[in-house]
Amino acid sequence: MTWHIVGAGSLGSLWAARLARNGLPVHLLLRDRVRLKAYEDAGGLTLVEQGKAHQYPIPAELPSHPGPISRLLVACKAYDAEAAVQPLLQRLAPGAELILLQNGLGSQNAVALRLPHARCVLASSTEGAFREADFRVVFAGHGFTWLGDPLQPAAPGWLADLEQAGIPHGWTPDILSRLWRKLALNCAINPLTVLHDCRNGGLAEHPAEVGVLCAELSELLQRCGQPDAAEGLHDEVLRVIQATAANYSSMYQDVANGRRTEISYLLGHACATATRHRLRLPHLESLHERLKAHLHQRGLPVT
Ligand code: NAD
Ligand code: KPL
Repeated sequence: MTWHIVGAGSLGSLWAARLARNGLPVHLLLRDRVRLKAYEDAGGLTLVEQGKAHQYPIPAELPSHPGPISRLLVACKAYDAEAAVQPLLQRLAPGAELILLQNGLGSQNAVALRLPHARCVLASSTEGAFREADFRVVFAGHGFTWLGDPLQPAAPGWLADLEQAGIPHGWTPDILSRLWRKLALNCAINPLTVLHDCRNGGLAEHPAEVGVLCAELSELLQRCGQPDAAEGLHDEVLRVIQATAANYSSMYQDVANGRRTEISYLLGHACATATRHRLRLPHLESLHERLKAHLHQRGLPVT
């Protein structure tokens, strides 16, 4: 069965290249004729691994192309996911399955609401990749992708394709817990690196601020039915700060490069969930406001 992939950016290309080079059929779905022409001119997707570049001439098409889609990997940013899936709805075959590779929370539900008859598998990835140029992606950090379906615990047969492609992955009945845990880690680290203009390691100089955010995030996780995601959160945040001390967080890099952040699906989602549960989290709310003001000042979207 063909893997259709919408979002041929960093992670989408990383998946596409590994699936295609291991003999699995892949089709890229590009946004419009301009992108399709640019892709055809480039001659395919290039993946750079350990300094070596390989090009993969994976077929690409427009969303309006005829033909059913049975398996769709959605690898756009969280704020683009719903709009990217919209023009593909009429192509989805009965029983189609989607894999939603977005960080944070909120976008997955928005997509799933449009697709009451399709299966939506959620993913949480720690793999690292970045775009060096259009259709040229660097594999920057080995990691792991957790997959799961909160509505249906049985693992899908296509995990064998990921095995064949050498994509490190695991199936979990608790994908929401994994997504909440990563969201909490990202909320405790990423906005502070932006506001203090520092690498992750720089947060070691702000232990009280990190501590109070972890306490509020743990309270939120407990309140919204994710106690496992709260377990040992502060210790893990401190471990990640130390282990990634020399790195700039993904949000820091987005802001530094003038790119839109996924704030609404991280801090925004955390604060909205707290409000829904009538929970006051003053430090988290203040962090959200300070981050929005910072983005606004730089002409970046605050959602
Ligand atoms: P990216 O910006 O590199 O790629 C997204 C791609 O989607 C872009 O090529 C964009 O043109 C395309 N796109 C957007 N709207 C589209 C549309 N309507 N039709 C077709 N294509 C469309 O993003 P990324 O870094 O691969 O991130 C994807 C998700 O994975 C994000 O939620 C991110 O937080 C998460 N993530 C990324 C990494 C990483 O290392 N890059 C690691 C872990 C998680
Ligand atoms: O995932 C991250 C990011 O930068 O987005 C880490 C390294 C965990 C920091 O939150």
